[in-house]
Amino acid sequence: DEPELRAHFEETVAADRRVEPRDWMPEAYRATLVRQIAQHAHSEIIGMQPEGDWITRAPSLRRKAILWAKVQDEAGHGLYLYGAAETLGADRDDLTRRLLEGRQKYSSIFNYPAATFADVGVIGWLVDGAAICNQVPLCRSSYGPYARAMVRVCKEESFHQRQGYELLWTMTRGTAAQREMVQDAVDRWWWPSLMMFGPPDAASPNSERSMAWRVKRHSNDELRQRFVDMTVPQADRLGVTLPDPELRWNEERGRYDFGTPDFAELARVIGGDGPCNRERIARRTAAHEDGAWVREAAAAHAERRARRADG
Ligand code: FAQ
Repeated sequence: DEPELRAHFEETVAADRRVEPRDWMPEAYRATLVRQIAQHAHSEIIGMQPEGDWITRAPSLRRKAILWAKVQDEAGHGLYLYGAAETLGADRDDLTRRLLEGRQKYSSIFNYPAATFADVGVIGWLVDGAAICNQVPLCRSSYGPYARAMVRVCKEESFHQRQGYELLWTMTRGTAAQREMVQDAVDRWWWPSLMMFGPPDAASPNSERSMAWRVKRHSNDELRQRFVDMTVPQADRLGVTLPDPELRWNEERGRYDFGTPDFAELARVIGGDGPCNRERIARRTAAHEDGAWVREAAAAHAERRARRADG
């Protein structure tokens, strides 16, 4: 009966054991996981667009091969994540429909344009760097299929981050024009990267419950701080300036102090009014429509095989 099942669920979470698809779980826990995992999956798929634009324009075969591999990994991450959402009873067609109709979100960061090839490096360094900071703790998330998907995703994200850093390392040791391109890209992506961690803790309606259920392991502000602490020394090594006049080492805290991101901008971008929101959704919609024949053919094939197996 329910009180017993609920007690078992609470105990599993408190003991840091994993909740599995066959286990009883409160409906609100299921709903919050579907929400977060679906948003995460949508982010990976929409996230293919800014860098995908550069595959045909990469400056060498080596850079093209690296970028192609990275963007394909993102498609793979989307698929594992949709798979994890399906273990909760979600239907993938339904999740896609919700995304296209603007009823489910994807990360704000992918609504900014990748203007030059230096942006490819900065996306790898900062955006994948932020994703790693956020996702490594999710490997210990209380829901088993999500936590396990994160292990592989994080390994691939570290390759993505390294390729970005290496690209920037090469460019900053190139010409003055290349160094300027890198600095310009850093100036444009720094604040949006900090916004990836979400609203400040005091304005984060989901955090408290998600942390109590150990779906999230740290607060938005804690992860944002970790990202800054990790990134500043890397920026120094690269020789780029982070565009924050308030950024300085705080001896007492043993952490960096930094300025406040423009959270009104974050709210605008989440609300659909960022620089590329319309373009991203239009392209995702077109890709979905163009792929209809593949889904129909796969369904017809599966049905024919099932019929043959019956007979
Ligand atoms: N953008 O109460 P909270 C990647 C929404 S990395 C859009 O704090 P929560 C890799 C939030 O959903 C990017 N929406 O929410 C890659 C909520 O709305 P709702 C994906 C945002 O869930 C790299 C409302 O605001 N990573 O894809 C954002 O506790 C390069 C209130 O916020 C993940 O999804 C935002 N930045 O914390 C791919 C990681 N921030 O749902 C390609 C997993 C907040 O109530 C290229 N997700 N919102 O309608 C998480 O860790 C959490 O969901 C947070 C938000 C931290 C994002």
